[in-house]
Amino acid sequence: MSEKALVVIDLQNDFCPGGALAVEGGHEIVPLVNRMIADAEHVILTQDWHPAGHSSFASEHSGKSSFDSVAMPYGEQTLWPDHCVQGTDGAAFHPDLDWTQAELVIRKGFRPDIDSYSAFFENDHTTPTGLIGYLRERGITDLTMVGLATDFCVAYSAIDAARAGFAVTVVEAGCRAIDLAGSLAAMRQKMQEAGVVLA
Ligand code: VGL
Ligand code: ZN
Repeated sequence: MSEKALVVIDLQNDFCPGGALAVEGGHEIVPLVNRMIADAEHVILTQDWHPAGHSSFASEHSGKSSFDSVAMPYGEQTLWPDHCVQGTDGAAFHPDLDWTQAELVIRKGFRPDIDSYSAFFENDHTTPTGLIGYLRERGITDLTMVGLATDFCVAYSAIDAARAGFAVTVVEAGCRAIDLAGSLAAMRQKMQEAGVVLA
């Protein structure tokens, strides 16, 4: 028996035009995502949710700019503009997103010293968010993913889910990318290598 869930990644104001880490065309996916939500059996949302002064913010690293990268104890980390600070408007879901049907909102990136692109593991690839356990306990086996950004949080989530044994499809029309230095092509390839279906 397969049980399906739609996972909507980080469809938040700060990732849409006008936001602190705007993804080009980020808002354009909202109507499609809303139709997919209406048709879904189970809906799960993720929300990037950083404390002020988070270690992934370039503003915390003197001499560094946004989109530079630094060595963290857990590996290379891209630095970002301050974004999705807990409780701010930027961290809220896009106002047109139909989120009422969601059964779970999973927040990530709340530990000050580590970033979390994936909905499943923080960027050390070891610290779990608890989502694998939640899905398994509920008997959910198949995941469809959409959201922002294709080449960061969507891709990391899709790859971790596939490695954990879920059947994963990413609907690219329901995603938009940041595309830093070829990151979109690189992450599309990594998703395919992990067995993620790109639709
Ligand atoms: C994301 C960079 C930093 C994302 C989140 O949702 O793709 N990207 N935080
Ligand atoms: Zn973030």
